[in-house]
Amino acid sequence: MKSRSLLLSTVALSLIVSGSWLSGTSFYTQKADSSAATYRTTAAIGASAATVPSKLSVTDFGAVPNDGKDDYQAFVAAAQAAKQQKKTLSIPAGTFTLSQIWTIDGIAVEGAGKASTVLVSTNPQKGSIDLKGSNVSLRNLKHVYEKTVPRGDGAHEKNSITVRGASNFVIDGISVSKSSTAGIMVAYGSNNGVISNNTITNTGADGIHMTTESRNLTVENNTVTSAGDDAIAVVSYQSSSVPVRSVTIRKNTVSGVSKGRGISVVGGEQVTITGNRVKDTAMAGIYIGVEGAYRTMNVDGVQVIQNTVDHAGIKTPEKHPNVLVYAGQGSIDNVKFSRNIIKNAAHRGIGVWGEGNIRNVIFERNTLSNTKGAKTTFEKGKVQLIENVGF
Ligand SMILES: [Ca+2]
Repeated sequence: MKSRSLLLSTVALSLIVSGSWLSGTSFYTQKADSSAATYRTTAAIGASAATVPSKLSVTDFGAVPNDGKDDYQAFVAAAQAAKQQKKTLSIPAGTFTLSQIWTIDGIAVEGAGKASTVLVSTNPQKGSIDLKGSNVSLRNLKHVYEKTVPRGDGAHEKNSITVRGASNFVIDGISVSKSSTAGIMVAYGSNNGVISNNTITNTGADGIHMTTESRNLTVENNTVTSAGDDAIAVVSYQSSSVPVRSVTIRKNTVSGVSKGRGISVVGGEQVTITGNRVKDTAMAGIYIGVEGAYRTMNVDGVQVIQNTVDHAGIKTPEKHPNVLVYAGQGSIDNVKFSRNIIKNAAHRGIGVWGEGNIRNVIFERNTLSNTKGAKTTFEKGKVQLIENVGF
């Protein structure tokens, strides 16, 4: 815990010393309203990209597509030059090879499309693309691992993409195929970020994972299939000083038998989950929890609106319901489910239970169609039921 805090402080200090936080024009515009901050962020990045006179290409620095030879050094040199010259870095169509973790710091990187620009990481232990700094973006390419190793210690170095304390960041139009740990990991106080229009499949751990004090994030229009654990997760550990907060998860599609939960909040505040479609997950399709074994923080303020949860909780012997609110310890408060369609549960419909404290949970105008097991199991908390159908 101490070493993590120290590391974070060191990173923060070095960013301030290097001036990259000070130079971020939209850094100071963030407000408590997460959605407003996010939109401003996107607009700011779009505006700065439009005023950049020209672009650099990785091929200007010696990268050669489709030759099977390592392009790592060329990519490093290209990213440094793009930052110095304040230009967008483009990666043309073709397959490029990366033998190490490639870090992009405060620059915009764009491929020619997620079907045509492919970055192949050859080191299964060190293949992450890391995002740092302010106004950093990664768009329109595919990242794959040549081979993966077991999830094991869950090291970030073997994620597909890792956001390390970045602010005003965008990850858009990326295809992630195979990673030993997470697909996209957002950590170390990353803030004001948008993760949109990505396709993520066959990860070793979560598809998209947001943790360690990250805030003001929007995750939208992504497709996550066959995740090795949760498809999309907000997770706050007690070792953090504050929970992950102000996150909007909307219009994503989760399918293809993810091994964990579909969309989860395991410690977190002010999370909105809306307009998502979740299908065929091993554990609950939507899961709001506080977990003792993982020492996670409390949950306060989650809105779950107009999602469809279809045939979740497949795995036995757990037999999760389609939707589960679970406090293993700590407390869960101010959770509202409204206008969701919850159907075809593998084993049971909706559950609210656990040994911890569960306070206010509201179900309003949801539709439950369930033929297997209990429709609802409300064992804890002040559960308010308003105009639901099929409960
Ligand atoms: Ca090459």
